[in-house]
Amino acid sequence: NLTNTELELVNVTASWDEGIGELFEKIKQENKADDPPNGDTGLFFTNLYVTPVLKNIGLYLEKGKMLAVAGSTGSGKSSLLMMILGELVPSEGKIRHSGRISFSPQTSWIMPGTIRDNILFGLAYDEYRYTSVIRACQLEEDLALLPEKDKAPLKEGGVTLSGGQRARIGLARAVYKDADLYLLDSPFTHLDIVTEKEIFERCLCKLMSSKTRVVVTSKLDHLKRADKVLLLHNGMCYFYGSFSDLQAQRPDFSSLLLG
Ligand code: DUT
Repeated sequence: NLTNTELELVNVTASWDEGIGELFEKIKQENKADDPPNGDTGLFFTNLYVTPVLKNIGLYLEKGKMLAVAGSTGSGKSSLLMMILGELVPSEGKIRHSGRISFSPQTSWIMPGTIRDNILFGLAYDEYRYTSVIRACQLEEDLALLPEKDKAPLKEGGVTLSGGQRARIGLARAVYKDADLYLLDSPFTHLDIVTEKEIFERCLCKLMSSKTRVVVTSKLDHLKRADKVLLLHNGMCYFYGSFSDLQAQRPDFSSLLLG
């Protein structure tokens, strides 16, 4: 029942090279039929079995709540978002969500056009919505410094932008879009601590307060404010629950966030 739940994952396991794994499995089965029973071919293919990038992950997120996904580098945080998006198909388990997703990738893609074009990304301009997003993403000052303001042209790849400007444009684009579920992959990369704090408060907590949000972040302050925390370690769920339960059940958890 998804009436109050926006996102649900039930015992989900996935591998990036699942396709290759299945192919090898098929070849192995075919070879077994023809080969002498000494099993050399079978062993060879067995060694190529892939390890899952996400193992047995379960979670649910109610409408309007924020889930923080934390874990060291390579623990599977981006892969989890890709899986919710449907880019990574689980080999086991179930994923349910009610539809419209807005996704901001770890590195946002800049298309040739103005800054405004890059935020609207094909959607209609709504002045109130646009201005709120620009403010919440701390882009107002950056735009004020440009003679052409948000009509400043950008080249493909965003070479004229700083890493932090690019990250904030990517976030603004994802937030401007109306969706049921927002997936934000490390939206604070390249931002200084003060800007990060401001954007977390103004955008993720205030402007998006009624939105269902999955945010990849390992910052302690963010985990504290999130409704739910998922801490991944080597693709496995090290912890899932509230921040206070995290402190109680996994007092050593911060060692996992340093990587
Ligand atoms: N991986 C792939 N293909 C992809 C993405 C990831 O094979 O398209 C692998 C690389 C890594 C594992 O999945 O071994 C987990 O990577 P992911 O990017 O999901 O980890 P992360 O927790 O998001 O790492 P980081 O914090 O460095 O972004």
